[in-house]
Parts: sequence; C-alpha cells; structure tokens
Amino acid sequence: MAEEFVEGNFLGLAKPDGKPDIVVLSVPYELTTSYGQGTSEGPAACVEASGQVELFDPLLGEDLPAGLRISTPPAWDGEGNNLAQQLDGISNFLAPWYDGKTFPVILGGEHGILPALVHAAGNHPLVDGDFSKLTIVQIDAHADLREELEGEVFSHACAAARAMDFGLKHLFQVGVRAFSQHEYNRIQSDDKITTYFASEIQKSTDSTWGNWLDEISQIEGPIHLTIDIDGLDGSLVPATGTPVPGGLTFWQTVETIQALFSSAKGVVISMDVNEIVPQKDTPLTQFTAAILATKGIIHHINARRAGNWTKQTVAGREISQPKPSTSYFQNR
Ligand SMILES: [Mn+2]
Repeated sequence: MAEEFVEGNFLGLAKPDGKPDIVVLSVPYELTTSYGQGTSEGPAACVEASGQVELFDPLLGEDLPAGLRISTPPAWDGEGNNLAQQLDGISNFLAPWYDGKTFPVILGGEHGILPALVHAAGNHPLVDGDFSKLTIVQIDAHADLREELEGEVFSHACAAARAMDFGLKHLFQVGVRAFSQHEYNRIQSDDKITTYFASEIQKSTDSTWGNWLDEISQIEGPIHLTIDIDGLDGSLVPATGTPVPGGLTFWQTVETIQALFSSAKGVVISMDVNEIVPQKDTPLTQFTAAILATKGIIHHINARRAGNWTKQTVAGREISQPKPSTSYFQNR
C-alpha cells in the first residue's frame, strides 16, 4: 500500500511511531568566515531532492522503509555565538543518536562538521569514548589534512586532520586529487592514514580499485563513512563548493558503500554526506547526495537483516540515557 508523501521528510516518508531505527539528521552548518557558497542550504535541498529517489531497491526486494522506522527530526538549529559553541552544539545534537540502536545519516553542511561528528560518535557503545577503536572512511577530492586554512584550524580543509586529533584507529581516503605538499607528506608518513588517490583508482590497466574494495572489506570494529560529495567526479556534483574533475564514478561510490556495509568484522555505525550545495538549473547535485544517503540506508538495512548490526552493537555497552551536554570544543 502506498504511503502518504510527507514534505520535509527524507524520501517523503511519514514520521514513524516509536523510536526510529534510522535517523536523517540535517546539519546546515557553514563556517561564517568562508566564502558563503551555500552549504547551509544543502541539507534542505537534499531532503527535497530525496522525494525523487525510488523507494524500491532489488537488494531489499521491497520499498523503503522496508519494515523499519526511518525518521527526519528537525534540523540542527545553528545556535552558537562562535565556532567552538557551534561545534559543541552539533556534537550535542548528534550524540543522543549514537546509542547503538539507531543508525544516524547526517547531511551537511560543510565538511568542517566532521570533528563534531566524531566527538559525538564517541558515545556509541562500540566506541565508548575510546577513539582508537574508530575507523573513518573518507570519500573526498581533498585530503582535508591541512593544519589550518587562513588561520582557521576548523576549516573544512582541516576536517580529517581534526578528526585524526581524536586518536582514531585509522583513516582511509579515496578519490583524493587535490592536496598540498604538507598533506601529501603526511599521507606518506602517517601509518594511520591510507589514501587511494583518484589518479590510481581510475587506471583501467591495474587492480588498484579492487585493492581498495578488498582493503576496506577487512576493517574491524566501528566505522564512520564520510562522503564529501566533491569526491565524486565534478560532472555529478557541479554545485558543490569546489567541484574537481577526475573523481569517483557514481558506481564506484556505491561499490565503496556496499563493501563497507557488508564487511564481516566491521560495522558502519553512521555516515554523512556533506558539502551539498543546492543547484538551481537542475537538482543533480542534491539528487546525487540524496541517492547516496539512500544507498547507505539500504545497505544498513541489509546489514541489519544479515545480523551484522545487532550482533555487534548488543555485544557492546548500551547507553540508555543520552550523555549530558559537553563543551569539548569550547574547552579545547
Ligand atoms: Mn572534504
């Protein structure tokens, strides 16, 4: 039976009764000192574009929500008088959903949300405050490993570097094709960072792409997947702040999602799709973002069906109450 389409909800799905299994969380964050490229409007545009995404996928064999409860809570309110307060606000907004039962899909916003997101992920029972258990997989045109950009250490160009500050287990990057010498040197020298450059994965003559899929299939423990949509080829996401040619194809991105979610020893605890900027002439950019978020939801549901979600999360400590608000970034 066809459900009623609800405006403002991801995929137009009606608000479910009871506690959601999957939440789509909008974080319309844009650093005020940046160029104002429109990422703060991205999440709403993505939710709107999701209305055009097919609810059926052969992997599940039925329409979404496929028996689960998928909810779109109100967006982060953007409150905070300065950058540190805003990052704390984002972290506190996300943290209650990292209860080990809910799968958060976060829509951004600048990639600068990543450190706030990682801080919140510390709440997840599989991480439990020990960030050395957490692996991040990053799809991105940029390494985001700068120490600062124009004096700002929380610039989107520093997102991965600030995430690494938490002492992550490992960072895997793919699609990277724009980086400074400092970032290149860090990639070469830091044994906690593995980067598959775009120039390598696109070669039809060798198996680098297969190596990437194999390597991420072996990740153990909790994983966060962060998709900067500029990691895809610029032709797919022309409105993002810094579109770059030579990126991942759509299907390479889907293959990456598939490999991660079907990993035997790893469990994807959350994902984000960021740097969404509304495109005016056609909705291609926001639609691409919406379909990738949907693919994540589909593969998460598939992982649940395979027992790969509950098996791992139930084994961990469960958090029954959200942790009290923290001021990590203000005290940093
Ligand atoms: Mn990025």
